[in-house]
Amino acid sequence: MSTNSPIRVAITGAAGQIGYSLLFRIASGAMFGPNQPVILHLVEVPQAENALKGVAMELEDCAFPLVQGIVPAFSPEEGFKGVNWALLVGSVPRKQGMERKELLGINGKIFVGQGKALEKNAASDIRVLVVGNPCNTNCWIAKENAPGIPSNRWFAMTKLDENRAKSQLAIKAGVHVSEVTNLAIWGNHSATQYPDFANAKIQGKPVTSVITDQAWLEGDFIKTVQQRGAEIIKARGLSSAASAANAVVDTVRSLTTPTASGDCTSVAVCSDGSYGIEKGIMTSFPIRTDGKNWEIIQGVPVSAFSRAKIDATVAELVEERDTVKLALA
Ligand code: NAX
Repeated sequence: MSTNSPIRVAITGAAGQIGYSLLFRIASGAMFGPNQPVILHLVEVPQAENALKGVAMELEDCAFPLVQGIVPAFSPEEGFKGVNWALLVGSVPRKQGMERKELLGINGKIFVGQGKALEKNAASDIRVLVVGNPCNTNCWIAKENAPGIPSNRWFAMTKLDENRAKSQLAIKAGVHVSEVTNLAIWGNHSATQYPDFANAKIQGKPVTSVITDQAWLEGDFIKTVQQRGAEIIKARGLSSAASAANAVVDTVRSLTTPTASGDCTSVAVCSDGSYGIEKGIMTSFPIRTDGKNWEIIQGVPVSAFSRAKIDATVAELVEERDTVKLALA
């Protein structure tokens, strides 16, 4: 058994689809490495008690050497006690006939409570990754309700979008996906996001010199990435889960291990005003880290085309924030 002290990881929505793929990856060491024990805090709503019991039984049945405890919890206060990482996956999905504003209001209340509970109960080194949609705005709400937690500890997930974009470029260019680098997602995890092909590279060369079909890059490529979630629902009858869980693992790894030299990773962070994006908005940027501290990469060229795309997705985020402010007032 490893002698490292265990990391406590809370996963909300632990009995949901993404939870079912995610927990076993964390437990196997994919997120924090093969020598890092974990204690899993499985946070759910009381109605999911039975389902959660089943998931906890399956975790036990895996006999994972790295799992040093399983803590089922039915309130955020209980669930976030002493946690070092909180993966906020659970949220209420949009139902037929529900307006976006209504959804923002319902989830808004959940994330108000979770923000407060994190501030009161989590470990002093807490880091938070929000996955439950609308993830950027949910993250903003939780952050606003936990002023004692520094703003650089809050993240919302756009890694799935980055991975999707890299795969589309690799398929088009006929290369392996690992040969696509420097692909940043800007803005919101929504249909307005901007996968920045203009600064991405294939085998170290600008994408635009390898894929010369500019109309495809500016048109079908962006649309495919933006609409990928909807396409998966059409094909599978369910929203993406395993690929989302994989992206959660990738996100935490990309924040806890150094970024490859010259490369970047995508995650939504609290804007510091970089690239003229309003301060405080949870926006996806090109990010790099030494594994401890992260920074928004400065000086990335932004063409007029990119500027318009970034402005549109940031405008949506500002609108979501303003809607939520009204809904929660
Ligand atoms: P499921 O509906 O399968 O699971 C959600 C789970 O959350 C349920 O078990 C529910 O009981 C639980 N839950 C609801 N409110 C809760 C609360 N207040 N506290 C604790 N648990 C709570 O959804 P799933 O497919 O797992 O998706 C989860 C979320 O991820 C959704 O909001 C979804 O839209 C979002 N996604 C985000 C992605 C991203 O890239 N950021 C991609 C995948 C996914 O669509």
